[in-house]
Amino acid sequence: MSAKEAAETYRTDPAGWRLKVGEDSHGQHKWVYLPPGPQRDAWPQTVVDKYSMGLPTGLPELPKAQSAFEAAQNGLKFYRELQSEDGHFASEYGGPLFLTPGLVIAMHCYGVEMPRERKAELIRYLFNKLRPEMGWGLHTEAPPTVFGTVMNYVALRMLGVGPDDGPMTAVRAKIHELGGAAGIPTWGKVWLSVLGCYDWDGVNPTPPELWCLPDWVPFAPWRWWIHVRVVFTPISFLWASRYVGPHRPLIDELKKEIYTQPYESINWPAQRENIAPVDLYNPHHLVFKSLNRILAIYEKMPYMSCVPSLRKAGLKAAYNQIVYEDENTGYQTIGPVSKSLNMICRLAKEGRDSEACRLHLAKVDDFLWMSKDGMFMTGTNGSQLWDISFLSQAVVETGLANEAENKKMCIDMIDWLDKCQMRQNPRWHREGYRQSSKGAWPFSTPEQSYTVSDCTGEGLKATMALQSLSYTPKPVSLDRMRDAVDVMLSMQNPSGGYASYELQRGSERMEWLNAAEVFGKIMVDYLYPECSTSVLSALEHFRKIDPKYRAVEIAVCIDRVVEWIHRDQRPDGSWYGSWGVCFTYATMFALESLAIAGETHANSERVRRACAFLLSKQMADGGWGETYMSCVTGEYTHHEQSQVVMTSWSVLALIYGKSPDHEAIRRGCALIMSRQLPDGAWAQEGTEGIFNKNCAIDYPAFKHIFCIWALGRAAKYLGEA
Ligand code: LAN
Repeated sequence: MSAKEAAETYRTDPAGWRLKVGEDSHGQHKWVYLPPGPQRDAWPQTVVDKYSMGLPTGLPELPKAQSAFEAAQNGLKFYRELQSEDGHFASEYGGPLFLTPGLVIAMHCYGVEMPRERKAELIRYLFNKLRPEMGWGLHTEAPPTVFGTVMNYVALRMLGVGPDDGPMTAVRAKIHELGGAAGIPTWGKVWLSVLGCYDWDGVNPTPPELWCLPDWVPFAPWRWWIHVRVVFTPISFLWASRYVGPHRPLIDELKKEIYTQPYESINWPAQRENIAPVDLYNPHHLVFKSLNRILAIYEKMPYMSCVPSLRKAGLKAAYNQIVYEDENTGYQTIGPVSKSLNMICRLAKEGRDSEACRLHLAKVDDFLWMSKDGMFMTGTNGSQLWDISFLSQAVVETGLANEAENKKMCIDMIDWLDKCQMRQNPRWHREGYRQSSKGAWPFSTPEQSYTVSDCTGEGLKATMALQSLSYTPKPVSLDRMRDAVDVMLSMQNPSGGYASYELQRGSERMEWLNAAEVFGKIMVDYLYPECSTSVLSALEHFRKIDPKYRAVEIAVCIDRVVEWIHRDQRPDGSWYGSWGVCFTYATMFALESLAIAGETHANSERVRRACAFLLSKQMADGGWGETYMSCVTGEYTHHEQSQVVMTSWSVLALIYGKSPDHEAIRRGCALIMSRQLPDGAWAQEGTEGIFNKNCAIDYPAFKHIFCIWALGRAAKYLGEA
């Protein structure tokens, strides 16, 4: 039976699924399954439910657009139907393939059976995403690796799939062909150790004592990039506690299935540096290897009897950080990896009946999204703020916001943005080493609680745009905008550029300590043209409406960002993108910055170089298309087919740069229009996003939002509307 056929056998009744929005907190998403009966009948499926699951939406065919502007109008006619009753646009956020297995392992530790429909849909998704090579990679577009294949094989087995059901025999053969689970990357070693299918002796030392270092130590963990910090902390707790979840006969079966030699014969300490070549993106640095050797000796010393209090203090300090994180984020934590790990730590320390475990279980569904291919754990609890911010700006800039039929949508959007701004700092602000959040906007929901520099910038821009409309309420006061400005000014780094969640807190040389072989550039928060531009443009718009507030500081900040953007330009004219694919994405942002600085094609060699770069990548059909491999390799990599999202980014970028090549822009728009579906939507193409250089992540809302924006802007630029 093929994987797709096997997937079909797990399909649940699509008519049973509903997305609940904002039930416990602002912007929250939760899929529920209703069995046939009165409750189901009383709660009809929405367009969002149907669209997310790939069911016919029943939306009408629209008259074919005759111009770019009409195409933008049609695009919005479709997209506004995806607005939820609370005002935002719910969307799936998938791609990474190492998240669901962690949650399945956590639920196993808790001894909680997920409902039948959920399990079935999780299985369906994984079977649907199985690659023809019979394995899974780090994300849905990547070739199989040991990490992806072993973790998802284990997850499927734990969800109830038999060892020889459907494609499982072939997947097991793939695992063996890749050398078996012994060579799984470190994060996989940790997950399998928690499960009892690997030995903690096979994991490099991860001492929680690091949390006892004084803050001034240059490599103290509070200086690491937030995502590394929040993943390392629970790992260090579990590693030092040698935590292993409950035993089940299945675990003995897995031990036989995923290795190429008898489990008992494996030399575990020798596995610490054994990472399968297919998984190895970022090999351990010599410094890290040497450190591990020293730490291994330290571990072997009759240490526990010499300095037991140090380990105890480390465990306590790490656990405190775990509790701060849980309590700051309403038990979601910043993202899905720490979610599952923290859940297990709280269980290990406080027991199944504790309040902490109850609260953690209550926030599991926030991470599960039901898609057309089945259910999966999402990259964050959604991309709510990010999507609505771009849409708000797109509809205001293009004038679509002033069309009568879009006014209600805009009023609901400003209401959502208003409630999404974070009004105070997190509860454990200092203790948890958190950046301030009073006035900031998050990436997803305010409950998640994390300030992101560019989300604050785009959130503020969106708010200002919607509040500039004659008919909208103005709930976000100037004082609250000033709070956002304060946050952004406090996040500028000495070199002028902006990082993602915090100031850059340590040296980039900390990359030497990167233990995650599958990701690059993760140890500190780096500086990004995308984040820098979002802040710069927000400050620029803000000072137009409040010219007196911190005027000198804002002016200096803007100048320094522009200088940093200048320095970050590559000789070929482009900028490297770290959060979207890749050179196209970052070049669009950078050209926005330069446009604000008054630099255009007519007066700036930099802009001319950037436009020439983009034009040199335009494909024969008038579109642009880049793949995530650009981010992985640092070299522009053409997609085999042009992509509407990158075409939109290029069109927007060329217009920021005031490119005189109107024909190129026109051809880009024609390509976008040619791909528009009869109902005004665009179909999903390749993945648009990336993180940590090597893992792709989807932004499915982008195809609608950026196509609408590019067509609307181009129509004005070309004098068409
Ligand atoms: C995101 C998503 C949004 C993204 C932008 C706002 C687009 C960016 O400009 C700043 C960084 C940020 C907030 C970001 C950081 C890393 C995240 C959270 C993600 C790519 C989504 C998923 C990813 C997270 C690290 C995935 C979990 C995996 C681990 C390696 C811990």
